[in-house]
Amino acid sequence: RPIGVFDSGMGGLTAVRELIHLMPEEDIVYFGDTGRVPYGSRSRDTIIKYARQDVAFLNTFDLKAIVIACGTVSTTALEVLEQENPIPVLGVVRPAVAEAAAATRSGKIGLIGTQATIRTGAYERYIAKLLPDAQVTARACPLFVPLVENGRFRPGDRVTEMVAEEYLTPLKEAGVDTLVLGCTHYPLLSQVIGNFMGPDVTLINTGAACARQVSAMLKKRDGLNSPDHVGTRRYFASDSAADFASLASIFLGRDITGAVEQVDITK
Ligand code: DGN
Repeated sequence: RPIGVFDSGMGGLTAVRELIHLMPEEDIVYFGDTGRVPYGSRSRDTIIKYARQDVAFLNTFDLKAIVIACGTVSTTALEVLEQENPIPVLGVVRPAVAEAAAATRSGKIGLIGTQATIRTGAYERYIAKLLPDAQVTARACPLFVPLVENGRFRPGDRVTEMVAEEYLTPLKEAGVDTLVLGCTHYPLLSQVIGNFMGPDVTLINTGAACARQVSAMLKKRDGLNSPDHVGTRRYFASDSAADFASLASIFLGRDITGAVEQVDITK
């Protein structure tokens, strides 16, 4: 049985990349809602409605687990999706916070994400549970997603570096020693963000943290495929399959032309 992974668009592929790296024997079905991206600027009700439809599509496959590889959906709809599905549903918040709590020395933790993610306060609530004395400085960075999707994530890109400076200055001034990259797209900006924040700040890649938790959970339940199995991957998108495939390599680090299908999940 495959692991179902979904995101508002392409960004969740950063988590798939880690899943493949950790568990090459697992079958994966990915759905990216590229026809309706971005979720990050939408209301809670709309995000929950879209997330339910995304999961209903994934559930047409007989899944062993559902991974919400999207910061916005994980912070807004995890509890709803957990209640409605009999199989394990994993989001990015808890694993990322666990890694941040283990990494911080000063208890000063920075958080960046989409507007919807920051608005929910979900990260702060969970950080407070693990580290009641932590001081969290949170900042929405809405321009990061379109910059990444336009390929402008490399160090030396003047516009991206200027935007990063503006968004990250308050976090630097707050003296955070750990920064949670609370959005699927941000791992691609790790170098730009790392250069600005400096070498003493630990960056937490939420997709990778989530993938590690999925792997640990499956191991514990004896749910992993046999190591001889060669994992298959199917990718679905709600907008053009060709556009998805051409942008996918940025996130996934591999070419998936021919493995992408377009679907209408609202029918
Ligand atoms: N995947 C979204 C997230 O991680 O919050 C980013 C894209 C979006 O919907 N804005």
